[in-house]
Amino acid sequence: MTLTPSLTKHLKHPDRFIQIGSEARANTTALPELFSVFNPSSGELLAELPDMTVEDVSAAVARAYAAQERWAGLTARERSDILWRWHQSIVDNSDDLAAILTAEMGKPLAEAKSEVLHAADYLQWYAEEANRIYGETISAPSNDRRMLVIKQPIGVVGAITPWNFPASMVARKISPALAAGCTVILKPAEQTPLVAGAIFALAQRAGFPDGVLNLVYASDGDVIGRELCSNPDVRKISFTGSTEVGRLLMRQCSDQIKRISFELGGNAPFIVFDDADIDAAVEGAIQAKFRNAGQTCVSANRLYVQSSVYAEFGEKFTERVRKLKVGDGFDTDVSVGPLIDEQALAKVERHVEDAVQRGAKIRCGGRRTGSNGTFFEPTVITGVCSTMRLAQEETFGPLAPIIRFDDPDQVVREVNDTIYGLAAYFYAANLKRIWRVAEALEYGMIGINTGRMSSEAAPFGGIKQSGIGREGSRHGLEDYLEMKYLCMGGL
Ligand code: TXE
Repeated sequence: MTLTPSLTKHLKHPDRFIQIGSEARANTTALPELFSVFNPSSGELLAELPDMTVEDVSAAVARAYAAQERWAGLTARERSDILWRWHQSIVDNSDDLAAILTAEMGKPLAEAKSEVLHAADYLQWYAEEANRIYGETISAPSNDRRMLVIKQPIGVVGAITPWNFPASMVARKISPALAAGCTVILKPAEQTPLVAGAIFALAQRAGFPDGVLNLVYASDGDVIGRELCSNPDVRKISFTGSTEVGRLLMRQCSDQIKRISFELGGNAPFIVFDDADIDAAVEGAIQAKFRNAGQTCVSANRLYVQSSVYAEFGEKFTERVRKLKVGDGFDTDVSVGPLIDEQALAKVERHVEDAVQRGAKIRCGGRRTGSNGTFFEPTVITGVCSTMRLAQEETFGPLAPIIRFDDPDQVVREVNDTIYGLAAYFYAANLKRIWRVAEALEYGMIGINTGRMSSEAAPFGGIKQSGIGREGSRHGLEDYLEMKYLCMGGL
């Protein structure tokens, strides 16, 4: 596999990452087909990788299966030590990892660096949590028996990650699995396999036994997904991506009643009540909407603002959005990078078009921009109603629609009226209102007076069609453990 100069020119130690893509192929002399990875800001070719086949995937599963007993047989402390070393090497190489991430995904370098460090935080958290896997004893109904619960690793895990957080999603899935004693096959998104490959290259130096971590790449996720779901040696699928692919994987896992953890699409509301601190709400909305160019599953997809503060919020927010600079993530003053590809750009354009045709007004932005790359102007649209496409579907782009409301009870009913239930945000001051609204919102995560809430210490995940299971915190570890009940009689 070849990393091109358009990637290596950004790296301090390209030699450390040159082996990306050379692992994990089946024993075969046939030369692999290659697939290409491009920089979305410039269209430049960054690398070519082997396009793996079903045979490669099943060989990776066999390696993971063979390594399972040995890995689970290490002490928790031994597993923890290896995770710590991996954590440290990610921190030590965070500049290069961030540069790879910005090159293949486009996000501003500062955001990429903070994502890489967030990935390292997951490894640190689960290196610690590996030592805290507890069972229970139960008071038995008769004195001649003792009853216990022990926790054991689920087994081989297939992890499928998306392109929007290609470093932290990898760490968020893999670190709890490894801490629990599971072995892993990771399939990163075809648009952004390089930072995952670089993180794996660092894992090789941390001392993982052979076969514990396996990386597979393909231009078509379906090839790998089918094999992971149908191979009986894979006990669990952990997936982050679209709800549509989540549904497909759920069907494919149903034959073997395979364990699943899914983090899928969202349609996050961001509500500003009349008692909110408006300046703080504007800043929160900027973060919740424009981080990663709006390409986050917790992105504020629709902003609801109460009538009495609608004009003030609209003016201040639009003013702030106008100041955001779009461009190549390697330019230090850029705050909004490109969209991942043409398809993503076309979806944002469709949403703007639909809203304008139905009477909404563009306050700023509204068009693609730049001569190269897939850039879209940060956009504010007002006069929006809940039935427009941009309020019904996840836009996944830098588009902020503002909807006006009068009745605080009605707005909660309105924002709950969606198939999704991942994240919601609201700004308010009255304590009674804060409790009531937080309890009434049908979402897995609620940001109250903040536009940012991801943390390795907290359970990340959604309800309804936004997913199953949680990642992060002690709950994320439980998702990779099976519970076994032991009953000892004749005592
Ligand atoms: O997702 P896909 P896409 C949402 C967001 C976005 C939309 C489409 O709304 O606009 O989904 O994005 C792998 N079997 N989210 O097309 O296709 C694929 O290779 C197995 C929200 O990128 O779901 C990649 O690794 N795997 C989300 C991963 O699934 C398959 C993040 C995600 O790709 C597969 C991304 C198959 N048949 C998109 N088909 C979030 N929750 O953050 C694809 N994949």
